[in-house]
Formats: sequence, structure tokens, C-alpha cells
Amino acid sequence: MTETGPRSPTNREIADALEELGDLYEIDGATIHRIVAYRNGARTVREASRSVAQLALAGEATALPGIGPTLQEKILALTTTGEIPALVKLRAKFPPGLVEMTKVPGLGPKRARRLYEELGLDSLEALRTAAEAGRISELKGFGATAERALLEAVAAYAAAGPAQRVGLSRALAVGEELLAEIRALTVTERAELAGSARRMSETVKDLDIVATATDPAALAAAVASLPQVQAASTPGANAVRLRTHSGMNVDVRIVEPDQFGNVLQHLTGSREHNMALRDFAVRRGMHVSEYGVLDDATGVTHRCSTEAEVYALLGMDYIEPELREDRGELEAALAHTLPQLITATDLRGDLHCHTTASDGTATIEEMARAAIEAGYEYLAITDHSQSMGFGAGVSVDALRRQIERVRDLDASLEGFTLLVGSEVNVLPDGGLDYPDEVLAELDWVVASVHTSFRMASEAMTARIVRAIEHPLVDCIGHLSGRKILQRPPYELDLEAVLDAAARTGTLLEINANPDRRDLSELHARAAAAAGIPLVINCDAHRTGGFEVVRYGVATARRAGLTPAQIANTRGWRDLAAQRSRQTA
Ligand code: DGT
Ligand code: CA
Ligand code: CA
Ligand code: ZN
Repeated sequence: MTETGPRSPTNREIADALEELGDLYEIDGATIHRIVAYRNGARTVREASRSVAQLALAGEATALPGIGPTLQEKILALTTTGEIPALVKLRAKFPPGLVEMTKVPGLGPKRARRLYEELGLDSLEALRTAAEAGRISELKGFGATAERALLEAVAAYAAAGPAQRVGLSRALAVGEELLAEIRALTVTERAELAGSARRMSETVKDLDIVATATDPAALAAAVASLPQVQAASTPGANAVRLRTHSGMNVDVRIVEPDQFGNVLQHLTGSREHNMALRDFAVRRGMHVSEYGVLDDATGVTHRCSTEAEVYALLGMDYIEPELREDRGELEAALAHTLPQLITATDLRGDLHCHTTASDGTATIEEMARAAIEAGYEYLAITDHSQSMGFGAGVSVDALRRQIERVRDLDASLEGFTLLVGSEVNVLPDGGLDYPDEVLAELDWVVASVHTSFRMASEAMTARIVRAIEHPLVDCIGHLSGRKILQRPPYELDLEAVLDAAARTGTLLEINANPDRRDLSELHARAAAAAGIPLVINCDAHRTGGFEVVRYGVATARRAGLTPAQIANTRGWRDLAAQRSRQTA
């Protein structure tokens, strides 16, 4: 690897140090403000596209959101001396394994510290041994159930290992910025993202970019010295492998224009798609590679400047990147039966958002304006119900006032329909968090599980099926409850849930939040196959929250869905008439 610039800490190293400081301050009992300040600072540094060490040296790191003089001083110390005095002190006070213990779901810093002080537990291994020996359940406030849960959590945490992949939204933020820089270089002719990011996969290991240039060597050199690049190496004449300050690895391939289609197709993958494609080709007497399509009979290698030509040579229609997972798309491309995939512009409304009445940051008016700006014809305000936790729910009285406010505002908005709804919590027994007569006053009811995630499959299935069967529930929000790279889905009998939804005409949501994307693409595919209409919702908590629609659309596209299968491609009247409840 050739380092560019002097050896100073990478953004990831700085972010790790700030995060560790936050963790240690938390164990140490610091105020929540201080802890949050370090964690926010860590996130800012991790996502920064320039070298934060360089910024701190210039005294300019405070221009970054969440970095004040205190954090800048710490970053500067790390940059110039290699360590942060406060971190050195706290590391001496608490053993390294204790921080890891606080990360075990359900433990947290206070309880971890007690286990350290009262039982001397200072590592995951010590925690596991003590739990197995039943020593933890003897502690006041822990008990046998807590001990068993802890044991399971330790095992799951240890098995998952450190996360190496990143979520799509983070990968795209880095990839699209880099792509724009590369396209702006004078030597660049064309440049496109490839790999899992282009396929809009849930997570991404590294970014792949394919480019053509008037002068390939000049492009390679220019790419390696972009301000986003922390280090770069050149594994081959026309390839650059680089690492960004934000910690992503990126493979850049520079190719001849007449092979751009071949290489883009090859590097977009997926591996499974490419393997199946090659098998199809062989049966037609062709060999597909990143260099071209060889016709065995004539010995001619066809070079393709576009991907469409590659597929056409094999008798196939063009296949959208999101479909390239060998899930039947090659057969469909041959038979000319590929679905006409939904796009973001097909969506006419959004049916799940939050305001300051629950945990959102904008008012009803602001959210309505933002939806209009985003090009929607209708928006349902669906704040959380009371038992949501965090004290952020809407009481029945407050909901009645909200209904009036929304009705007034709706009357004042020409050509836009503002709907009043709720994201009502599904209680552990499947009952809902508002009385029926209140729900009946709403235009739209989303029911979601937000509490008691850890139920056995039968109980969770019964809980959700009961909510689905409720006559006033229009839609189930984020069905599986998973958070990508953070939290597994609840245990659930999907078939039973889909049966109930199909039987009752209840819609299912594809939540577009990139951390959720829930329904997942496979669940969305199964739901649509069962004839259940789906809704793509942004679950916006702020005015900028409609930007995530692309991730919901991507999940729908990866599920092979058409506009007809997504209910909010229709106008509100149409949609309302189509659902099982017909009170609107
Ligand atoms: P990831 O893990 O998120 O980076 O996923 P991809 O799909 O971006 O995978 P990556 O970066 O390893 O490779 C990019 C593409 O290059 C991959 O989707 C297909 C192609 N490719 C890479 N290695 C192979 C291989 O051994 N065989 C085939 N057929 N294709 C490959
Ligand atoms: Ca990749
Ligand atoms: Ca790669
Ligand atoms: Zn929710």
C-alpha cells in the first residue's frame, strides 16, 4: 500500500477512540450529555469524507457537526502524540473486557459494572463461565431468567463476530460521492458503480467502480489522490484498490470503452447470477467473461460497450441490477417475461410518518409540506400510540386533538390529501393500544410491534395474526422487527401471517428505512405471491425523512414487484376502497 500524506490516525481510528471514550465514560457514570457527545462525534468522524486528523491539525475539525473544541483537542492529541490522556486514564481504571461486556444485548454499562465490582467478571468468557455456574442469578436484581437470557445473548454476540459489512445507505453515501468526484475528473469518460451497491443489496462489503478514460494511467493516478482517499494501491495496470477516510474499501477498474458493458456486467454480479449466466451461455455455445462473449462456433469474441448487448447476445432481455441474484431472472429474461419493476416516481402517497406529537422532529404542517415537496399526493400522519415506551406516545385525548388539526390543515391544502392515522402498538396479547371507537375515527391504521420482541414463535405469530384480524387494522408496519446488522427479526411463522393477511385483506408494509427494509425482499416476494398488496412507507421522523424511499423501492425491485403490486401507486380513494375496511 502506498500511503498518501503523512501517517496520522485514520478516521476509523479516531472514531474508535472517541467511541471507546464514550463507552468508558458511561461505565464511569458520566452524564448522558457527555456520553452522547462522544458517540455523536465518533459517528461524524466515521462518516466524514475528509481526513479528520488533517482538519484538526488545521483547527478546522470544529466545522464538522458534533465536534466542539473539547473533541477537537482530543483528536489533536491523538494525531500529534498517538494517545488521548483521558482514554489512557480510563483504560487503566476498567479492564478492556468490561467494555465488550456492556455490548451484550440486555446487559448495559450499569449492570456490567456491578458484575465486575461484585463478582470480578472482566470479560465475555468470565461472564459466560459465571452464568453457567449459576453465580449471576444469586446477585440481587438478576434472577434465573435474566441469567439464562444473558447466556443466550453472550453466545449470539460471540457467534456474530465483529461486523465487517456496512448498511447500503452508508456504502452509497461514500460510493456516490466518490463516483461524482471520479466523473468530474477531466480524463474520465464514463464511470458507474458496480457490485452489491449497484444491486442495492442490504449490506455491502466493499464498493466496486468501473470507468473508462482517455488516459487510463492518468485516471488511476488521479483517483488515488482524491481527497476522500486515505490509502491506495495498484494491483494491476488498470485497477486501483483504495481505502477511503470513511473506512470503505473500493475496487476501481479502468477499461476500454468497447468492453465497458462486459466488465460492468461481470463486476455487478452477483456471483450466483454470473455463474448461472455462464451455464446458460455454454448451452448456446457461448462463453461469457469480463473480456467479452466468445462464440464457440465462429471463434469471435464480441466486445460489448453496454450490458444490454451482453444479454442480447444470449437471447435475453436486459436484466435490472436489483434482480441479478439467480432467483429466476435469467429464465424470465430468455422468455421475455421479466417484470416491469416499480420505480420511486410510481409512488403517489406515503402512509406512515411521525411528528413532534410522538418521536418525530417536525410538526404536522412541516411534514405535509415535505411530502408535497417530495411529490406525493397524500400523506398519513401516524404517530405512535401510548404504550410505545420512551414516553413518546399519543394519549387518546391528544389523538382527538390531532384528528381535528389534521382535518383543518387538510381542508386548507389544495390538491393534497392529509390523512389522520396512527401507528398503534400491538400489545403482547395481540390487542391494540387504542379503544376501537377511537381507531374508527382514523383514516388509516398501521399496527406494529414495538415492545416485547422476545416472544416464542407461536406466541408472536398469534399476537400478529390477532392484530391482522382486527377489522380496523389496515396495515402491519415493519413486520419482522429486524434492524439490519443490529437486531435479528422476531421469531415468526411467516406462512401463518401471510395467510391471515391474504384472508383479511390487510396490507403489509415495506418500511423503507435503510436499517429496516422490512418486509425483506424475500418476504415481500412471498407476500406478493400470496396476493397481498404491499405499501412502501418511509416512516419519516423528520422533513428529510422521505429521502429513504429509494431503499424501500429497492427492496420491492429486488423482490421483482411491479407498480400494480404496490398499493400506494394508486390514488388515496382507490386504495381506501380496495382495503377490507371501507369507512373512508
Ligand atoms: P460485496 O460482498 O458486498 O462486496 O458483494 P459484491 O457482489 O460486490 O462482491 P465483490 O465485491 O466480491 O465482487 C464484485 C462482483 O464481481 C461480484 O458481484 C461478481 C464478480 N465476481 C467477483 N469474484 C467472482 C468470482 O469468483 N466469480 C464470478 N463469477 N464473479 C465474481
Ligand atoms: Ca463489492
Ligand atoms: Ca470488490
Ligand atoms: Zn414503527
